Amino acid sequence: MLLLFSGKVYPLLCPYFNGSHATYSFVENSTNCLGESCLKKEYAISKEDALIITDVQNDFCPGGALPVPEGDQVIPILNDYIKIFKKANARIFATRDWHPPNHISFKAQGGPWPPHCVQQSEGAKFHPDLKLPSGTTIISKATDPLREAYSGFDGTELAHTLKTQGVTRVFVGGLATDYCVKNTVLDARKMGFETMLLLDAVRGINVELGDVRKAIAEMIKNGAEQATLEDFPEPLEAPPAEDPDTELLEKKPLTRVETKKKARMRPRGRYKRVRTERG
Ligand code: VGL
Ligand code: ZN
Repeated sequence: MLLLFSGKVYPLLCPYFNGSHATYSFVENSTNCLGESCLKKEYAISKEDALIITDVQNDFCPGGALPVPEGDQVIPILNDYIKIFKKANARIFATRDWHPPNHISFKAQGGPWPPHCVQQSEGAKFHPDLKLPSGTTIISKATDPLREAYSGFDGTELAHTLKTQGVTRVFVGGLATDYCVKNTVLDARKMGFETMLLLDAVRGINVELGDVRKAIAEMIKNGAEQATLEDFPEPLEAPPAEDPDTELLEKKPLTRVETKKKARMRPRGRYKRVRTERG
């Protein structure tokens, strides 16, 4: 009998890359690749991590007062990150632009922007599809009529709250890459947080073509790292118990590390199929 395991992930804690919370896995694919491209980075989320969701508000989404192109496309991705952080009991923060009606950034006050995210308005609400769990800490910013504040750290309790909660690493996504995300990431770096830019969960305005590219380059230059959902553990590819393939897989005893890892990971998304063939 011939068993073919396709796309199966064998996670292992790699002693050579154990400087931070990141663990690495060898991803074995159907061509039995053992080369460098198969070394997959995985972030194990703990209570020392926090997710910072930046300004996912109606006004920054299509149809809003200051729409970020494709701004709503970050929402399902952020909902996946929320699940990951919630499962790990890690803190979740949501910043919001929260302007008084006479804010200095508005055109009527000589600023660059149309009125947006005015306190208490519909446009200032978080997008209804964003599934912020109970326990999310809301950070309101840019509330002083005389000061612009793009960063979630600017004039807020964010740094203090993170530090008192023992957070050392932050993962930042949301809107807009070239304004509030950029300034939040740069401040996080200045304040000594290990900082991950969630590349698949950000979109930018690009007032000038290239603004987003430059913003990302500046964040990286200042020590931010990029991550996407692919860099987080997938569930171990054991199919559901009622699937006959399970029996075949379970016969091979799991190593101690595999058992631990499996216990930590709950399924998200669909199970990867494990193909079996008889020969
Ligand atoms: C933002 C422009 C004006 C942002 C806020 O959230 O990125 N951009 N106000
Ligand atoms: Zn604003």
